[in-house]
Amino acid sequence: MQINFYKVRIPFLRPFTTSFGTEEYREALLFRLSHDGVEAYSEAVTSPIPDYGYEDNTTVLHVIRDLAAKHIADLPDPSTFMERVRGIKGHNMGKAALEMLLWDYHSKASDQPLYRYLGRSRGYANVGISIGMAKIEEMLEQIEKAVSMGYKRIKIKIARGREGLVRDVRDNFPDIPLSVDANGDYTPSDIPRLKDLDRYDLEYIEQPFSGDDLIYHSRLKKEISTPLCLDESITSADKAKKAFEIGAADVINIKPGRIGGFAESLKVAEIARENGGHVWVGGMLETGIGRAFNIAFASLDLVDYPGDTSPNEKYFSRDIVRNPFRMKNGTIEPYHEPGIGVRIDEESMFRYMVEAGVISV
Ligand code: OSB
Ligand code: MG
Repeated sequence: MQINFYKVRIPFLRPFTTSFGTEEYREALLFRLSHDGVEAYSEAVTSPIPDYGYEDNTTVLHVIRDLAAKHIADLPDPSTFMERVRGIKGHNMGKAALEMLLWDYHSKASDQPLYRYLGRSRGYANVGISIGMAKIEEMLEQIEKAVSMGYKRIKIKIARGREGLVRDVRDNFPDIPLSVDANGDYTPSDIPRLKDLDRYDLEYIEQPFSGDDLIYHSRLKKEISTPLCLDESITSADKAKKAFEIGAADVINIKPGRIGGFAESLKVAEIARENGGHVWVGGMLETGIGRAFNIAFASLDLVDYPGDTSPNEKYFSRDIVRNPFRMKNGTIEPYHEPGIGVRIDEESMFRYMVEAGVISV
């Protein structure tokens, strides 16, 4: 059997700026498995540099090609695969790309859409938007448009010292459900600054401290009234359990890539529910392939908050799929076709391709 990989580089409609930098394009590693008439796909959530986490497209390719790919030769179920790669420490994003390839394969082999194969789904995802830092006029314009499109929650990126953005957004939109995401830019000495955000009636503050941390988030949570959401810090069900145990989080942003796949992400969602927490599905600016996984997951009953799964048109003038998602009243339905349900736009994929290769397993 063989796995094909493709690296595509697709320009964004507008650059996306977080506290760790600006991205002008999505450089995605895509995987394809073909067996017995079934074609499965997946996408690693990494980018060319290790800025969000320590993994990047190069480490993912190493982990998959040199270590993990051989463990999917007999097409095991996703949990069995994860058990087999337990000896490879970390590298969740690399492992998840294969784990999710197996979810797509098995749901297609059993002729079911992924969202049904996964468990109880409400049949649609509630959708919010993540807006990068930019000139305030530009951000206000984007928010205006997002509100009129029916988005259910607006999240803006912030960074230490850029809290004025939150004030300006709130002044202009006093009633919208609003959150902020710092991508770990603050340190514990900034607690007074973060306490100041309490006045803006935010749904939550996402990842104020570094991805390594739980302890200081727990300290902060005792001092502010705004709920805390963790993204980078939650890399496993075990971490989620610890976060609730020490009172470090109210909400978790689930990105199946960061957590090591769908099986572990389902556990995270269950742990949040058992602890009275909330979850939503985030994004990593994925192409239509990764997006289809996220939207299938976001449609599950276990996911109770709107996430960052905008329709394809927010990011790209032309994606690599022929059936981009459409948002209606702030909701998106997962595809009803078997598996992730995307139809690849081959022409577009070849136009954006910068590298391709074969992994024999
Ligand atoms: O922290 O949620 C994040 C994008 C890249 C890296 C990290 C994050 C994000 C986003 C965008 O917020 C979510 C999306 O629209 O896909
Ligand atoms: Mg985040």
